[in-house]
Amino acid sequence: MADVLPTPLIASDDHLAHAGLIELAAGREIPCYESPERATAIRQGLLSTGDYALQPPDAHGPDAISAVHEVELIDLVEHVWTDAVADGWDAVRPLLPDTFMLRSYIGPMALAALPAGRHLRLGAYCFDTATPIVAGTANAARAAVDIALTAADRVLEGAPLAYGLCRPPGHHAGRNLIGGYCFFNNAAIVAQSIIDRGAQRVAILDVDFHHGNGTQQIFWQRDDVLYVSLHGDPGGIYPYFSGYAGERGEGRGEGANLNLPLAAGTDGEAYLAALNDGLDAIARFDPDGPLVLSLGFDTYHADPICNLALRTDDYARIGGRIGKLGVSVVALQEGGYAVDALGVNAVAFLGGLREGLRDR
Ligand code: Q9C
Ligand code: ZN
Repeated sequence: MADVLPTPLIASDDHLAHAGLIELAAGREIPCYESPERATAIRQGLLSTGDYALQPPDAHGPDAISAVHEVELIDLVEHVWTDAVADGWDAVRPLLPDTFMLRSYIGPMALAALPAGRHLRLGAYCFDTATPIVAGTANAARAAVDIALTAADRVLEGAPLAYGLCRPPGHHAGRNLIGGYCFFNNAAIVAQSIIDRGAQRVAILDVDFHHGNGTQQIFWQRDDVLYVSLHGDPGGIYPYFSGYAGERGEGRGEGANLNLPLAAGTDGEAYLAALNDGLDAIARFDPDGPLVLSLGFDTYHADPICNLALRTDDYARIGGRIGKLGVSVVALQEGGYAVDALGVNAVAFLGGLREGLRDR
């Protein structure tokens, strides 16, 4: 292909009303890093190049979400805010759980009920204090799924690459679990949807700084979806409980999960070495559907909550290497909190991907 067509950039404004204001970190209220300004910065950066065609998402309805998440989780996300407000919740205060239904809470007990008010059940479905819920959350979470599915549509229609500017992100959300700023697992929903549209094998590559515990969990026992993740070593990094190299999947899924934990300070060269291992695994898996890319820029050296050391030009190389796999890519936004650098980093990464894919 001599010329590269504009890359579909699927985005909407529905995320703007999902603004958490605060999260709890080590017992302290801090401003929520996962802000609407993140998406604005990426969108402006990409559009300023002229290489992207901004398109709204198409509504896909609830089926693709319920193919991945439990109905009770979907019901919680949809109604937790209105239940809280009906119970007198101060509508400017973001909702966070104040109890957590841990495995060690339950022990051997067969518990009899959950409270009817979904805000009182929240801690049965949420694993952290970093996931504030506000009035606009459910709508934004649904829109993020539609954005992701629309990006997948464009690739299945023949585009080599489409980018979904998903906000909220998704990779920490499990079958029946929210957390880590995530409500619905956009990447998992897209992978499942590609399978449901006829692919036999789909690979998810997760380059967000954090381990995608939700994605790993959803496909843990599956051999039709390969999950490969590069992330900060969970021995010192959120979400702490998963992302270790020994986690390889189970049953039919054994070997279809690959974690590549990275030491603090990992730079572009070391990152690319680990990425090569991940890409080799994907090539061996031989996907017959597009690659689903969980794309975070929180690996950036100046990210305020992370500890890798990637630079803007590293993203171009990383994107280029992924493009050279020769598989079309549905790229979906996950994290990245250095707002001032998100635009240039997105341009570098997706620009590298566009070039890498050009001569595939
Ligand atoms: N002190 C995503 O990047 N806070 N989620 C960790 C550690 C939660 C990140 C605080 C980070 C969630 C999509
Ligand atoms: Zn992250």
